[in-house]
This record gives sequence, C-alpha cells and structure tokens, in this order.
Amino acid sequence: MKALITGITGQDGSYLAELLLEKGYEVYGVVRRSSTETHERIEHIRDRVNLVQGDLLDEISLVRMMNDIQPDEVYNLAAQSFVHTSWHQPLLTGEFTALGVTRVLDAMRIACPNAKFYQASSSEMFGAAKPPQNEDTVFHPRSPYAVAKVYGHYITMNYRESYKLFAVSGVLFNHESPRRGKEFVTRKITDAVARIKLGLQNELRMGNLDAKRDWGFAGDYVKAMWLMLQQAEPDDYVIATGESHSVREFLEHAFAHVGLDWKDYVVVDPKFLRPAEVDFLMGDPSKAIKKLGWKPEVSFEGLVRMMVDADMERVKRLKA
Ligand code: NAP
Ligand code: F7E
Repeated sequence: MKALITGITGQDGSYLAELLLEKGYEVYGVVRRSSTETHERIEHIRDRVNLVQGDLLDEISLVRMMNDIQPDEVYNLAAQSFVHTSWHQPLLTGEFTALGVTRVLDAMRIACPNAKFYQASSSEMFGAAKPPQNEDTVFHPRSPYAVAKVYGHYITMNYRESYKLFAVSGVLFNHESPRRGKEFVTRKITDAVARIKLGLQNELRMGNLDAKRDWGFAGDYVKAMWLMLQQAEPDDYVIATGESHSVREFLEHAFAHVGLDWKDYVVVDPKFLRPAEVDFLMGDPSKAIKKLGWKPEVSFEGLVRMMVDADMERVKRLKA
C-alpha cells in the first residue's frame, strides 16, 4: 500500500508516517521548498519515507506527484493551522486551509480517482456551538481558520457526492504531544514550565485562561485517521476524548508536576487574547467508538505529564 501525506513535517504528519510505516506502507510526504532542509519531526524516519516537493498553492505539483506515485491513500494534513495567525493572515489561511483542499481533491480526481482521501477537519468549526459537539452539531466558526476549515469540510463532502470519491473528514478535537508547535497553548506551557524549573525563564505571559478544550494525544488520533480509510463506506467522524479542561487547569497540572505553583509565574497579557474566542469545546466521540472501534488511550493528566517530562529532558540537554 502507498500513502501520500501532505503536512508530513507537522505534528500529526510525523505520527501518521510512523504508524503507516509500522503497518508496512510505502510512505510519501509532501514538503515545501525551503532554504533550510531540516524537518525536525521526521528526522528519525527520514531514510524510510519518500519526500516529494510540492505546495498546496500549486495544483500542478500535486497532479504531477499523484500521477507519478499513484497512492492508495491520501491524507491531507497540510494547513496554516495556528488560529491566532489566521486573523493576521486571513487570505493566506484561506488559500492553504480552504482552497488547498480543493486543489488536493481535484488533483486526485484527475490523477488517481480510486485513491481514498482523508481531510483534517477541526473542532474549531463548532466554535460557539454548545457542547458536547458531535457529527450533527451545526457549525459556528469563530476565526478565519475555522471558516476555512468549514469550506474544506464541505468541499470534501461535495467531491464525495459529485465524483463518488472515497473522501472522508475527521473532525478532530485538539490533540497535543511533545511534538506540538511551541505557539500552541499546551506546548507553550510545558516548554515554559521546563525553562522556569531549570532557571532559564522567570515568567509566562498568557491569554484567556478560562477557555476550555477537549485535549487528547496526537499519537492516538492518527490511528483514527487510518481507521476512517479502512471502512467500507466513506463517512465523517468526530474524534475527541469527551472530557474538557480549562487552560487554567492545564497550567495547574503542568506546574504542579515539577513542584511549582503556576500563580507565581503566570501573567495575563492582552496581546494573547483573540478577537473572537471559542470558549468551550467538548466532543462526543460515540460514533467513532462504535463504528471505528477507536478510543483514546492517553488521559489528560497523562498527556500533561508526557509533555512536561519531554520538555524537561530537552531543556536539560540544551543546558548541558
Ligand atoms: P502543524 O504541526 O501546524 O503542521 C502543518 C503542516 O502543514 C506542516 O507540515 C506544514 O509544512 C504544512 N503546510 C502548511 N502550509 C502548506 C502548504 N501551502 N503546502 C504544503 N504544506 C503546507 O499541524 P498539525 O497539528 O500537525 O495538524 C495537522 C492538520 O490537522 C492541520 O490541517 C490542522 O489544521 C488540522 N487539525 C489539527 C488539530 C490539532 O489539534 N493538532 C485539530 C484539528 C485539526 P511546513 O513544515 O513546511 O510548515
Ligand atoms: O489555543 C487559549 C486560546 O492555540 C487553545 C489548533 O491545532 O486546535 C488548535 O487550535 C486555547 C484558546 O489551540 C494562550 O485563546 C490562552 O482558547 O492551543 P491553541 P486552538 O486555537 O484551540 C484546533 C482543534 C485546531 O484545529 C487548530 O489547528 O488556549 N490561550 N492563552 C492561548 N493560546 C495560545 N496559543 N497562546 C496563549 O498564550
């Protein structure tokens, strides 16, 4: 089996590539041309994956690679994925995160219409909708990123209905790991906890501490992506833990894990507030549990510990 992953250099792409290699897939990953050749998250599997140059802005590059590779499965994980940036770069976010999906789908339609397609939809699409959110909840997106993801979600459904492509969307709630980008709140906290504990930083400046998220482990969530493409019929699924915690709770657990009190270090800075906030996300993964046989393995507390421990190790190495 051959799989093509857009966004292979990102958090999810790296875990998915590992999973597919374990399953015996030939793995191809799309990378953007850059003046630096470092792909930190996939360095350890670099000699086992095939990297191909392309960009979600350039359909020709996508058609060419799909023609050459003839993948059995295409996972579209590439996106401008940081919500805060989407207010500063709304058009670019729309190009990558919304129209980019059409470019990948259309390249597939032209070059490999029998391949199966996975779209990385997001719980951000629910935005202001009341929790718990499931597959029937009406979307109320609250950022340019979320609006772009709603477009990606519906164009995936549209290509499924129009061209009979095996195209599915996974509506994934927040999922984190030691490989999460440092701009996202969980990793920003665990990196700061390690730096504060080891004497490299004295304070942590944060935005809205009341926001609540349903946080799971990325390693668990990529298994759901694969399962969705192994079903007899294409369908969309919510992937979540069913538990929600506030940013404040994440802070409490992360600082307490190294014996510190978060209140001694955290400063609220309006710079990190968003023009429109998503207050409360909590997913209902019943459909995925029942139909895919999927369930999350790592708890909220386990996730916080895993991320703090990994950052402690990394910062210690940097200091040495
Ligand atoms: P991430 O770490 O930010 O990775 C994004 C990936 O997209 C990177 O590999 C990046 O490449 C690539 N990319 C960005 N623009 C591109 C373009 N124009 N052409 C080709 N590649 C491009 O994101 P993630 O956390 O792994 O998330 C994966 C996907 O799931 C994203 O679509 C995200 O929106 C969605 N999602 C994430 C979550 C979550 O909680 N993590 C939840 C729901 C949905 P570079 O390395 O070159 O920047
Ligand atoms: O923010 C609040 C912030 O940036 C979580 C992406 O993967 O998940 C992610 O989007 C919450 C928000 O993730 C800070 O206001 C407080 O309420 O970690 P985040 P996100 O916006 O939920 C979804 C499912 C995706 O699809 C996205 O791609 O935390 N918050 N203080 C802060 N957030 C950040 N980043 N930094 C702060 O200082």
